[in-house]
Amino acid sequence: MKRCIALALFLLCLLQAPSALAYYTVAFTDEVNYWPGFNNNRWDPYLRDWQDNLDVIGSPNLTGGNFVYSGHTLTGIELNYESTSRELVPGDWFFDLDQDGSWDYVLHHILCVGYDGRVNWDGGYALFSVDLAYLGYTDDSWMDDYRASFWPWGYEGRFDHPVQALVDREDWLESVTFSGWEQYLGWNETGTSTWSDFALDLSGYSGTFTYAFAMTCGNDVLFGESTIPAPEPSTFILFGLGGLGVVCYTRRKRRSL
Ligand SMILES: [Ca+2]
Ligand SMILES: [Ca+2]
Ligand SMILES: [Ca+2]
Repeated sequence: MKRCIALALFLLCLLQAPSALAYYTVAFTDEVNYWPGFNNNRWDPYLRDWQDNLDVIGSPNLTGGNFVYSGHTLTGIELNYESTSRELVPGDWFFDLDQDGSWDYVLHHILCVGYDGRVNWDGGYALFSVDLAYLGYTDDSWMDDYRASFWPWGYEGRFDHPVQALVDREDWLESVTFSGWEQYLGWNETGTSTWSDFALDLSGYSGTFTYAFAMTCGNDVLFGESTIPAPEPSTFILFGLGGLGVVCYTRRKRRSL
């Protein structure tokens, strides 16, 4: 009887195990106007409001999206937005996995993005390891580590906001697939861009991690916390019970010999 129970539990474990590596998503939203510490106290003469009061200065409006997981590994990001054009360029994704106030990884736009807005869209993104504090303006050295917001001639964005990390070439980890960013999206039109085919293993972390993203014009930025997925309890409890059952049965069998 005990042998049957142990075997049944073990089979249940095997059936449950693949679900732990299943593809699933965790949603995020846009809750901030600027990163903590980067309020610029600037009056916007066109919108007749302080930039710090505005989620967007123009377009696009980032609205949220999903972190895409395979098991415990972050493998992709889906970003949703309204109205944009290819003159407006996405910047970097930042991740602070242990939430110690320093970014640990960035998905860095390795394009040559000129100050005139000319972009080589074939360059793509890559994952880099970094160790960058996000201190805000209180530390004048922030521009040693970050590229500040910029935009094509004739436009205006959010002033003095970090939008990219100044990465070191030797910290390159892997290339990342990027797709999306339509040539043009009018008002009230929506789009989705995706970053995929990278692997950020979160198995050594728990609780939440901090993420941030910015357009290179700083027009709209993201900053928030997201839950780190826990291993499915049923899988591991069953695995433990199944393993225990097999061990007990083996010991009992040995003693009876
Ligand atoms: Ca927004
Ligand atoms: Ca960190
Ligand atoms: Ca925002």
